[in-house]
Amino acid sequence: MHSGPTGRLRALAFLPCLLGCGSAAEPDEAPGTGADELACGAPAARYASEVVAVQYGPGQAFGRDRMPAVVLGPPHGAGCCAGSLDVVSLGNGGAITVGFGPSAIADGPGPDFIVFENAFYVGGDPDAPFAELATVEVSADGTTWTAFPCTATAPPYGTCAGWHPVYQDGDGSPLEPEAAGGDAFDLATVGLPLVRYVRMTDRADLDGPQGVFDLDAVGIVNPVCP
Ligand SMILES: [Ca+2]
Ligand SMILES: [Ca+2]
Repeated sequence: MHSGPTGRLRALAFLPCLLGCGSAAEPDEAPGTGADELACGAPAARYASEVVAVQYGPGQAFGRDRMPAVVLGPPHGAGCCAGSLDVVSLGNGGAITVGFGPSAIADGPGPDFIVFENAFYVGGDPDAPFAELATVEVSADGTTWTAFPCTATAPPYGTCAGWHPVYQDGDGSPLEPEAAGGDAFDLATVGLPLVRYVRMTDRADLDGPQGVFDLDAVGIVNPVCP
């Protein structure tokens, strides 16, 4: 979340949905927690079902009272031009690791998983993303991690998370990257066939407005039941 002129801009972007059109003012949906719902291959198992670790940074604390439910299950995007409030702020330099229970992410055709932040296009302009960046890492065992590079300080931000709007609001199965929005990642980029965990670490070199990553959800495009 934000303060200053850019924060006010974002607050204005929320306004239409505070008047009743979006998910921001609705209560969180509890993610599926039953054994059947989280069985590998079930729709609910396509989203993060556990927070393995979290370490918050300073500066922003929005959504922490709704952890971990706020980051589990499907995203609650607010479309091209507004940021969802269904998120937790990591704080500057914060990190969060999520897992998927019995499901794993495979390197299938195209993107394999999606990280949903609450980025949006300022004034609807795709060249002006309201971006809040995190470095994404993946792991098969929770011990050895491989990072998608994230060093850009101006758009396009490449394989950073936190710069594409989220269009999907609620469950959608299978996840379709273009329709769902968010930041899509392909395991082929880092040469891994299968992972079980995704870690997002806020870019500590970016702070203040557009400087702190907010996590909504993480979804699997190409799931496997190993
Ligand atoms: Ca792939
Ligand atoms: Ca930051």
